[in-house]
Amino acid sequence: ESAKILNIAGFLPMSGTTWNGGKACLTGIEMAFEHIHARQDILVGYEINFMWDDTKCEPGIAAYKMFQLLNQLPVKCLIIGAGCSTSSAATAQSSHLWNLTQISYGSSSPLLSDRKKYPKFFRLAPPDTALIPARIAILKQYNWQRIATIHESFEIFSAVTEEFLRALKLSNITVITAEIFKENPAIQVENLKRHDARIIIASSYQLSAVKLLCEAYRAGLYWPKIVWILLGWYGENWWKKTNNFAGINCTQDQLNAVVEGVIQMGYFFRNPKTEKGLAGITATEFDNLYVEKLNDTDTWNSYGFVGGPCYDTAWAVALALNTTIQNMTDAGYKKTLDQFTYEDADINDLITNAFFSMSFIGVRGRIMFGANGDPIVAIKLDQIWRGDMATIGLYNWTADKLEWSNGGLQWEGGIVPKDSTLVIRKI
Ligand code: ABU
Repeated sequence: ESAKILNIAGFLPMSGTTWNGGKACLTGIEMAFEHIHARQDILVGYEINFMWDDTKCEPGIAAYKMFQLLNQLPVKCLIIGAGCSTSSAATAQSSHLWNLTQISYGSSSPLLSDRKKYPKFFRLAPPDTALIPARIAILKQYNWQRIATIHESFEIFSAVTEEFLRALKLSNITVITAEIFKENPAIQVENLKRHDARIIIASSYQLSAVKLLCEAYRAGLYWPKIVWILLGWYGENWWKKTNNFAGINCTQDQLNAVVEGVIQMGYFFRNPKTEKGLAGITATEFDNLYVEKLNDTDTWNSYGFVGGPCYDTAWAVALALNTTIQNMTDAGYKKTLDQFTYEDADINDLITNAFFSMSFIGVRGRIMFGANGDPIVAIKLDQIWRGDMATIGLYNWTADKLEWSNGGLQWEGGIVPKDSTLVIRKI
């Protein structure tokens, strides 16, 4: 008997200049489906047909591509994507009207946690607001009471900054300036300098972080007196010129100098524990297979991190569909999951519930979802030191404190930088 086909739609940012981790992600997804098809204990008698399109990280294009893909046969039973939060928002606010559950491998905007607006949406990336307690903990630990923020002008970053500013106020930490940039951060970097900002928390896409730090280099706003704290969802070597840095006029030596000491906060893309997950491989074994299949150093340097979450997303999808097939049989359904139609709200509920009830070890560590479809994750701290990025700690949610590893944060000459020393006089 031939396999029953489960058609899945996918949305990936394969091009565009904002965030184009699509190729790195697709490789992870394809690898997972190959591994799943080779197994005899999951989706037996079924085959996944993954039909994807390029969103270019543009919400309008993402919405258009979704309408196009869903209006064409065959009927899809689930959506993977998108990568960029704007594209996920543009698709997930209506995909549920087709009775489709949607799961993103990477979108991190806090706005996507809104269950009323995105009722069937799940994701493997936590919202960046999950970093706020860890940010406050590091500021408190080093008694940094006067800090600055800067973010790129996208809703994904302004929503996080807004909540961060509220948390800073509650913690009695003064924000000496909160800058926003769009294309060219030169003026905003000058402002940071004028305000004597020493501890700067920045939120931006990774290419914009290179642009920002290139300006910081020109302004002399870097290590060892200045501490930059950036987002953690950047590539392994995001500041290295093997990436396409069109229009960024800093040499590699200048970029190496300005990233020294940079702290990044984010979640684990690879399980720090050596344990075999549901797929029967460890994170290191995954990477060996992944690097070979990707066969592209530039993509690895800039977006290789997303391969693990994308592999895990595909496994989560397979598990959800497998559970649904079982639940449909147990409930005495006459039709099978390959016969799903966009009117099947009950089957869609079974798929959604299967996501809520799953818990497994993926390449990234344990995968499980909270009540709003967001993942439950640990927050880690990385630091670039002597040219390499290393994980040097994690945030303990229960104890509300940072736990250091690998020697913790490094400071030049062991001297912790001070926050702003500019005295503000009342007149
Ligand atoms: N968090 C990485 C993908 C970018 C985004 O959420 O727009």
